[in-house]
Amino acid sequence: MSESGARTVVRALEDEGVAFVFGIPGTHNIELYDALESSESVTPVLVTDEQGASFMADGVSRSSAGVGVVNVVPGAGLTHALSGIAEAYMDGIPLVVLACGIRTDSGRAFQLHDIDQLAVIRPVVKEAIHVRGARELYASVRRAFALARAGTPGPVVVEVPAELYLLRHDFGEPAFAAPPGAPPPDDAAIERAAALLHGARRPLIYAGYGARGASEVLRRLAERLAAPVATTIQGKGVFPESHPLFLWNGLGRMAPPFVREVERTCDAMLAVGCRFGEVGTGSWGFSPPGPLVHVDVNPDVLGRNFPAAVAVPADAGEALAALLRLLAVRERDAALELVIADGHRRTREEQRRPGDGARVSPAALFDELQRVAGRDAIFTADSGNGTFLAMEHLRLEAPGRFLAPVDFSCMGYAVPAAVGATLGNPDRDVVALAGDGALLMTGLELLTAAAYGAGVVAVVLRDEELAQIAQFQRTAFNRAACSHLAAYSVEAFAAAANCAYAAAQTDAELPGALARAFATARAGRPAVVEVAIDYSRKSWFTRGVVATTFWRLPWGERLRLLGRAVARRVTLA
Ligand SMILES: Cc1ncc(C[n+]2csc(CCOP(=O)(O)OP(=O)(O)O)c2C)c(N)n1
Ligand SMILES: [Mg+2]
Repeated sequence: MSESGARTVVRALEDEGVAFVFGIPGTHNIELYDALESSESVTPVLVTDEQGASFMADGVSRSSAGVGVVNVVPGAGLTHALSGIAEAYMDGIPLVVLACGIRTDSGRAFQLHDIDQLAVIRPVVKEAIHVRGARELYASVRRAFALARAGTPGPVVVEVPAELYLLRHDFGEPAFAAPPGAPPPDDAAIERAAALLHGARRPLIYAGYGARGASEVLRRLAERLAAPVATTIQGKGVFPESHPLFLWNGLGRMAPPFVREVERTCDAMLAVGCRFGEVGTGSWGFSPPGPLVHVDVNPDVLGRNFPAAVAVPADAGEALAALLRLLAVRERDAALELVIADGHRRTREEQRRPGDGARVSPAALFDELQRVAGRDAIFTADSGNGTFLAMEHLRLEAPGRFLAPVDFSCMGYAVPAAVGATLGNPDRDVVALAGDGALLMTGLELLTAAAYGAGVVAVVLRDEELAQIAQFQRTAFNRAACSHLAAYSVEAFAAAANCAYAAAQTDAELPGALARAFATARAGRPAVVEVAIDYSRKSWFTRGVVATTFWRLPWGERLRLLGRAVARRVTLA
């Protein structure tokens, strides 16, 4: 049987159950796009910029069991897509990048788009596969999916020289053998971990995104140990946030005081599916409150930032299930649950302290969003102040509902990720929380949403500046350099992208604006809601990072910075 390489690649995508591929065609891969057009199950989505393609593919991966696929031309397409690929790499999100290569059969130099693109992309992918001949095509694409999912997930690139798409070849039977999965956890390590946790007065559980497939066993283990649970930012939702043992998406200085009170009563930590990265820890604003049991599928992260008394290289679900079998039931700790409940109540009261009322308060925005959007809604966040406020205000019951660019922290994520999440979950509400700076980067993908009937609600957090940075600048320098945005009209932007538009200047205007936006979006037309957000009260996260960074400085530097801040307050007042 003979067929074009393009058809072979489409067959591999179909066999993987891929529903969408995101990208922009070029001369090198028009054969592939044409073959995709004939597929009954795979839809090629045309984006406005390949950066949007990689964020959309990421949104598909994070919000569903699937693996998002990027499909780009050599060189220029790949470099545009790099930001989203790097974000997926640092956040552990599976992607398959179909990177077309230049022709290898022309014998010519200086071809169109010709750079050493695999050298450019190698640092941000788990593996770069160059397909040497048509006979390797099918298995290479299938292997890319398997590698993207294995261990800590991440992006895998497959470079397909253009002539392989074009030319026909003898196909034969598709051969593909899946690589073996992770080995089961080591019994001895699990026994040592169980003994350590058993001997602790009160263990603290810290769960990351690596535990997203283990929510149920995590909940049972926390109840078994009567242990309070914090998650990382990316792990938001892996532990149900209405649970009486839920603390916060963070610990230490980045968390409210009650969380630190609870931490002080703990004498061991079970960390699972996390690696203590800078953003998730608020710039390392805490340390484990005693010996650390560290479980992660990637042995390289164990003990990297904090020494592990017991390191368990294993899948989170399997390790937690093994621990559960060994650990005795502890009595429910009513006193602890009271401290936690009271702490959340006081924190909510503080969040709801009225501002001057001239702008929309974050508490009103997130309460109303959760009320209108329903329990299984998906929120995408961006790199910016709004992400941390969203994290601190939203209460989510399951993983895969808070999609945020954390470790690479790339602005421009929220809108395209929401487009991907909406296409992958057409029956769920999807809300993009985009800063007005981030919107300028990738907001045009709302046009893609409109074209494909993806009913995203894009909430634009409008403050006319790059607030997350401006807040740090004002604290340190009493002035903000280069962080005020040029004036632009969000309404005109929405109109240009064929989206509905609503605005809220105050809390009172919110319910009406959101109701209109959700009604439009549920009918398949994206809607932009411009919210004049009140950022006057800093998030716990921002306050925590400022304090942590300051206190880590040597004494002399602290004095110098304080002196400058005071002098600036006098001279610039
Ligand atoms: C691609 C990229 N450029 C710059 C930054 C640095 N940065 C982090 S947050 C931020 C401000 C974001 O501004 P905006 O989107 O308006 O959100 P706000 O903080 O105002 O809510 C900037 C510039 C980044 N994270 N990513
Ligand atoms: Mg802003």
